[in-house]
Amino acid sequence: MKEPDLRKIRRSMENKLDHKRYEHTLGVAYTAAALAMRYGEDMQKALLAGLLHDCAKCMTNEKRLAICEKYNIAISEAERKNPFLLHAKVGSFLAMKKYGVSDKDVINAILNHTTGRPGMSVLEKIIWIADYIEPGRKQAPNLTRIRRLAFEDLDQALLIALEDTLHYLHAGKMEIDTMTQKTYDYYKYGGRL
Ligand code: DGI
Ligand code: FE
Ligand code: FE
Repeated sequence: MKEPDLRKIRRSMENKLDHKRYEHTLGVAYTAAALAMRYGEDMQKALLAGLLHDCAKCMTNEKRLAICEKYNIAISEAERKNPFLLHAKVGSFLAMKKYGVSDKDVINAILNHTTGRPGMSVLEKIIWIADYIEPGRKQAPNLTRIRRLAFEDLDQALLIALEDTLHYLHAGKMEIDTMTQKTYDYYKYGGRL
């Protein structure tokens, strides 16, 4: 099936997202495109996934929960307590149903862009790390190093960024989704289950 027109998706995101989130979205899309060039991935898919990854970010938690209830989307314990986490699941659902995406890898990249998952595809890794390093990001530690590393060794960049994310969540005493922990464990022990 034909994938949606990127210009159209971009205009939809400009309407749906607040200005800061839209700027972030463009940052992720173009960073993902650059990483796709580096790692021989499909650039159009990287752009599409990057543009849509936060499409469910600018809605209320009530709305996200309502969409999950209505369409029987399972909610994990961590998501129940932190419904912002649901923007990834709901986003991948909307990517399919509302924005006409049919490519599984693109849908998975949106689905797993917050927690990651063990055994991510190259595109999923690209979106996860592009979200972390896009030019508008300022707060994470080791950003300079991780930005450089992302273009040298994708798995190594991913591992350090996952480790920093877990530190940040622990330090803030935040609920850790089991998937976030599983992803880190998987890549820490060499990417084998
Ligand atoms: O939506 P973005 O802000 O662009 O990025 P994102 O979807 O990767 O969300 C990033 C935030 O999600 C970041 O503050 C870390 C947080 N996060 C990642 N895994 C978990 C988590 N937060 C909680 N509470 N639990 C997790 O397992
Ligand atoms: Fe996100
Ligand atoms: Fe994002």
